[in-house]
Amino acid sequence: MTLLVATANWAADVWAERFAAALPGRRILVLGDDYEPADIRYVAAWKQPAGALRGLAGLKAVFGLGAGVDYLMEDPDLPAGVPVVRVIDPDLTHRMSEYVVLHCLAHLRQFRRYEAQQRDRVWDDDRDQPAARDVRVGLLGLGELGTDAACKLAMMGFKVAGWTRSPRSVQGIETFAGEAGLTPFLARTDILVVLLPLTPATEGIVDARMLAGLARDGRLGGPILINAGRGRLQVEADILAALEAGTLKAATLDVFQTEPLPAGSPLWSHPAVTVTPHNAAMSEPSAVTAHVARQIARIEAGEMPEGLVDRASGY
Ligand code: NDP
Ligand code: OXD
Repeated sequence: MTLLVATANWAADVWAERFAAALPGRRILVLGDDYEPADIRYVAAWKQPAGALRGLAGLKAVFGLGAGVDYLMEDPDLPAGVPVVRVIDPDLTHRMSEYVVLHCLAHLRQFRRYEAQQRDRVWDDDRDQPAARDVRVGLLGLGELGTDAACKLAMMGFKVAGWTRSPRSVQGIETFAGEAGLTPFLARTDILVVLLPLTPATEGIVDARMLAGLARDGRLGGPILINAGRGRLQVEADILAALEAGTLKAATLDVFQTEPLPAGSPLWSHPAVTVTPHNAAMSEPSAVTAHVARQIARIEAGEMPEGLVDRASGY
């Protein structure tokens, strides 16, 4: 069995080493090695370069090295009919929940304001502070990541709701689904957390119309956006315009339409924008290679892998 590690921007040699440890006795290759494409049985990919999947006629499965697989779905060389498997792993899930809870709390507790006050040696103790129970968080997407983050936010006391494609029920979380559920979901949301996959149905969904639909009567002085899903879910020009117009109070963005975020982007220096470099939930190589090894064992035992992507919906 031969597994090819196909990544252009993560250290392929580190991943290959971890795969060798997780899959003893198997042949592990990286792009650039000398191999016959038809001999490859499994690919483990993250943003593979163009052509990396070409001619892989003997493939049994393709593994994404993260939770989102948009870069695989958009690859014209992805062989038809081959199972695509994504990461579902507690390590990744917990990292994402840390990010979401951290940034919801940072907005609730005005972290940027006090950072500026310290820099300017200002002692202004605001005595009119809302509690978590006064703030309505809405998650776009209640999948593996959204559900865990939602439950942890609810535990902190926030009023939490989620929006999904198909109706869901999660204890302690208000749920909305589909086109009809979107307007009431937005209207009750002070902090919008985006944890959707990038698909043809979700590209550009966080636009002027969506931002204008958020609650205006909340305790934070205006709606807040946190996007830890994918950059192409958002229209950055609309986010900037909404910040200027006051339709949006602040944004925390981990993902961008173009990554790395270009040096000239006004988002870098906007006083109401927090930028993180697409690492809300990094894929930890030991955890992810162990997940892939478990799924290969399942496939070879004739079982369904966990994290199988529905190629029709794209996630
Ligand atoms: P899941 O596939 O488990 O969940 C996706 C959720 O989005 C589901 O609730 C699904 O609805 C909902 N959804 C999908 N399409 C639509 C739609 N058209 N309308 C409404 N709801 C929709 O994904 P994960 O939770 O595991 O991950 C979410 C995304 O987070 C990943 O795809 C990836 O892009 C991103 N991510 C970002 C990271 C980072 O570091 N910034 C790290 C890891 C992931 P339903 O329940 O009805 O299917
Ligand atoms: C992922 C990511 O999809 O890190 O896992 O973005």
